[in-house]
This record gives sequence, structure tokens and C-alpha cells, in this order.
Amino acid sequence: MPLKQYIQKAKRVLDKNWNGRYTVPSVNLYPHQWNWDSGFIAIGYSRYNTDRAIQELKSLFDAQWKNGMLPHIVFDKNNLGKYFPEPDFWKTEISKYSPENHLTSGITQPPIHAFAALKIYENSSDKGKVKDFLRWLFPRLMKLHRYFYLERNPDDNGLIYIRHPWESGMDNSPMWDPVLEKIDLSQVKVPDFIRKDDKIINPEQRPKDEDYKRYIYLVDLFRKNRYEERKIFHECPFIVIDPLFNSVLSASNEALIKIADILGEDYKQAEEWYLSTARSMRDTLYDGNKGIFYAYDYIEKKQIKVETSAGFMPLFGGVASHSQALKLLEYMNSASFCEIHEENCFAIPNYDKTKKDFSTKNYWRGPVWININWMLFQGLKRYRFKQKAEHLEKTILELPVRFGFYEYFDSRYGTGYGTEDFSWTAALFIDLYY
Ligand code: 9YW
Repeated sequence: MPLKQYIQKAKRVLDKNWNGRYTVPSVNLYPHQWNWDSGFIAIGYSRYNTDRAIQELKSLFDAQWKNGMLPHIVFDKNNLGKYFPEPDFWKTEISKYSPENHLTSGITQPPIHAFAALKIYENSSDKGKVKDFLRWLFPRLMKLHRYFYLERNPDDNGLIYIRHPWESGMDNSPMWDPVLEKIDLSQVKVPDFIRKDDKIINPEQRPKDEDYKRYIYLVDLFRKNRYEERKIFHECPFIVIDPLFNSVLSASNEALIKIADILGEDYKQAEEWYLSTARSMRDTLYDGNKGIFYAYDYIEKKQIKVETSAGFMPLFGGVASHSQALKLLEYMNSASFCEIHEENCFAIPNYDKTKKDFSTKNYWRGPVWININWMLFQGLKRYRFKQKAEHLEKTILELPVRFGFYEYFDSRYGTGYGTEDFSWTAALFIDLYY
């Protein structure tokens, strides 16, 4: 089948998941609006339907919290009961910052939105229309980034912390194991709950129950503290600096500078944010022996020495120095994360495949994710690593064509796992085609 017909298929996936206001990641598994998913989805739409791209981000930012936080889920009030945890569990109405007319979660996700908004502008032929939208969005983006630099920046050095694995977007990444293990389940009280995800998808490909208990323990801690950031910061056992989150923020800071410029607004603040985060990441997260950026446990004050695809993300944010970038490429293009021309390997798996607990099929513990590969592709291009960039581009196009628009893919055989008809897989496939 010619590639063009797969584009029609990809568009049909997005149509199926569009509910008139926004696009759900997947009708059955994730039936609400997800924060960074909508950013990637908007990038896909920006190639052929500017109005939908704009609507996608408008719906999300309508639910922005009063303190600037953009929630990781905006719930569809008419479609409750299929997912866990939903608003009856989050109880975000007890926060003085939660929005009046929307039901949301009480955590955030990697802030890809300024980057996505700039793409909508660049890809549109109706610059006037998109400029009006950017005028609406710009103060909201500034408010979101300001929230990070005021509320999540304890040392005032631009290293922004996350306080839940779900905020990283990579829920059960092996990177979080050493931190989560510190929550001793025999010592803490976890509220009763019933998972829904493991009834839809084979539990072998999802986080373990012990992981889920810890996720829920953290949500309970946030509720108990009425979502007050200062209080949470002092009590929460999971305070980490994630290289992916901070790299995405950097890419968006850079986009904010450009958006400010397009609108004739002041770009100085965004520039300061950009410089401070990038500099501190280079100084604190990089490991020159291994050639990767690590996450950092803020409580233990040490790097978390676990190698995942998140560690290469400084390429996407333009954070890595030239010599760091060369080392990243070397490690990325090795037997650990698939060499160019390596057989039975789809670049790049989410976790170093030489590790003994590497899994080709378990969620964020080894499979290949299209959004991660897409961001790394952008990063490799910006550092002019042409051959490797082309290798990733080929993978991103090949996997959905051969196996379907799945949520994630087996890193050895390419088989699709998780849910089928997954929105960001379709959206980013479209983006690459154009
Ligand atoms: C969950 C929706 C989300 C993504 C996350 C991914 C997964 C599970 O699905 O989260 O229940 O929220 O880890 O990155 O945004 O696609």
C-alpha cells in the first residue's frame, strides 16, 4: 500500500478519537484529554487542519489552574466511570487553585505546548488566524512556565522538579524504581482502589500493582495537602529532576522566545528561563563517562544512575554542548539502544537493552515509543547527526505501517502493544510524512 493511504488511515484514527472539543489518546483506555498527548496531536493536525490544532490546545488551556499549572488530565464529565483515577479520587475541588468549570487531575506533564503552538504557526498558511490564537495563548504559556520557575524550582537554578512518575510521562520507567522503592508499602497506608487499565490490556505489559500502590499513595499525599505546593514539597518522597521534562521545557522556552518575537512581546523572561535550565542541566545531570544525562534525586542529592531514552532528550531541548552531544550519539548508537543497521532492533528502545531487567514489551521498560523517537529525531537533526536522524525517521514511519497505530512497539520484533488506534502515534506519523 502506498504511504499516502497510511496517512488516510492515520487521519481516520484522529477522527475516531476526536470528540468535538479535543482528541482523546484512545477511546477505550484513555477516554479523557491528556496534557502532552494534546501537544503532539496538535502538531499532527497542524499539517492539515489548523482549526483543529488550535481547538486542541484551547480546550486544554481552558482547564489551566489559577496558579498556572496545566493539569495532566482534563476529564470528560459525560464519560466518567471507565478510567482510574477519576475526579472522585483526585478531589481537586479542595484546592483553591483548581479551575471552576472543569474536572482535572492534580499533577502536570512535560510542557510541550509552546513548541506545538509554534509548529501550528509555522505550518499554517493563514498566519493572521494563528497570530490571533497565539495572542490568546501567549499569556497562558507564560503563566504555565512561570508556575514552574516559581513553584517547582527550589534552588532557583532552573532545574524543575516533578513529584509523581506520571508527571514524567514515562510512568513505570526503571529510572523511578530506586526512588519509589523508598516508599515502604508495609509502613504506609494506601487508600483502597481498583485499577482499570489492567482489565483492558494484558497486565504483563503494564506497571505492577506495587507501582500502582505507590502512585496512589502519592496522589493521596497531594490531596491531604490540598494541592499546596510548598507543603507537598516538604512531605513528598518523590522529588526528582527529570532530563526529559526539563528538556521539553527548554524546547518550549525556546519556542516562547520565538512566539514573543512574532507578537512583538518581551522575550527576556523566556530567554532567562531557557539559559538557566540549560546551564544547570549540563552541570548537574550529565555523566561524561557514560555519555548520558541522568535524572536527579533531589532528596538524596544524587544522580539516579539508570540509563533510559530520557537521558538523550537534551538533544531535543538544545541543552547538550557540542562535546556532550557527540557522547550522547555514541552511546545512543550502540548495542544498548540499537546501532544503525543492527538487525532485530527498532531504534530507539526506551531502556538500555543490555540491562538484565530490560523488557521488550512492558510499557516504559524497553519498548519503542513514537513520541520519544520523534523528539530524538528532531534533536539529532538540530545537532546535524544526519545518518542517525534518518534512521529514527525510518523507524517512526515503518512501525505503524507494518504493525498498526499502536501505543508502543516491541523493540525486537516490532509487534504493537498497548492500545490500538493511539492518537500521538498517528499524529506524529502524519507530521513526518508532510
Ligand atoms: C495513564 C495517555 C497517557 C500518556 C502517558 C502514558 C500513559 C497512563 O498514557 O499514562 O493512565 O495516564 O504513560 O505518557 O500521556 O496517552
